[in-house]
Amino acid sequence: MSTIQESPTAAGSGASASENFKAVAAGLTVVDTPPERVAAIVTAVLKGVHGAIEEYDVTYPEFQAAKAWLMAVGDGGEWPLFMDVFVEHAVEAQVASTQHGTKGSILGPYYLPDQVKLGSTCQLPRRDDERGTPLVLEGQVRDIDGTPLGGAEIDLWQADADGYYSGFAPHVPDGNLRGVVVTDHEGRFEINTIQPAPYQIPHDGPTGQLIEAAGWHPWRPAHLHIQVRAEGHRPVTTQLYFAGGEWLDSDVAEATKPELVIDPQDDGTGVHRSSYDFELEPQS
Ligand code: MBD
Ligand code: FE
Repeated sequence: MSTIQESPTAAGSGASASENFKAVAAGLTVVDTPPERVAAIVTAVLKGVHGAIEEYDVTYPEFQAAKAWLMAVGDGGEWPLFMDVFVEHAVEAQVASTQHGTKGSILGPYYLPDQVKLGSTCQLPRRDDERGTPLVLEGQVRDIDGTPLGGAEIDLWQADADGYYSGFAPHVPDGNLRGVVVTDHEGRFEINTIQPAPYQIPHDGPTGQLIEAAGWHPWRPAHLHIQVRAEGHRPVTTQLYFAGGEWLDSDVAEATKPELVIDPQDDGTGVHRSSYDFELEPQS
């Protein structure tokens, strides 16, 4: 039996990402931003737009094309994708400025809560015929004072060897390459998975059209998404990247940091291994 390799369409993955985000947003705390702050921020955003129009002498046809494009982003469900690729890194940088311990990175549009819980030494759920270089990530979760954090949760999600995420590509089974790993009493973990491929923004939708029209490229370097949580500690949302990987220096989402690059080595059996420790600060 051969595996059907349907590429997800932009509209398909966009619709899933929008649906997922709406579910997440429904559970978010209400933001009670005072009117002065709303006015100040929106005025600054609009000033930026007005400034670009003036600087580049934007024409009516360009203005109408921009409106049509904005509508297409919404119709295609691509706002979560667009916002997380082009805007989230700036928000994350603000958060990072007050965060100690492991460096954070953006969450992105493909996090799904409530995945299967796994023991400290485990394999992420995968297909029987999952392709890709075997990858082992081991390490320890600690408080920034060095105390090991047993029972911490390492919530991990990643693309497969073709760059597709479960939940956002029809041919990948639900829960594939996603799991919540619970550390042992010494805060240690050893996760067996496969090397993810770089991720390409879908090019058949409005976000892809913009990238093409601007002459940019649509790639993110290969990465593992990780959120580490431990009782009494500030959670860290981050990503790990791979030394020497393509697009590492030109991530379309501008979400790489040198501290987040691992360099797995072949252990002699074709398995690539890397160690990475996570450090969480106490919840304030
Ligand atoms: C991804 O996999 C991702 O990590 C981000 C930030 C945006 C789109 C797809
Ligand atoms: Fe990703």
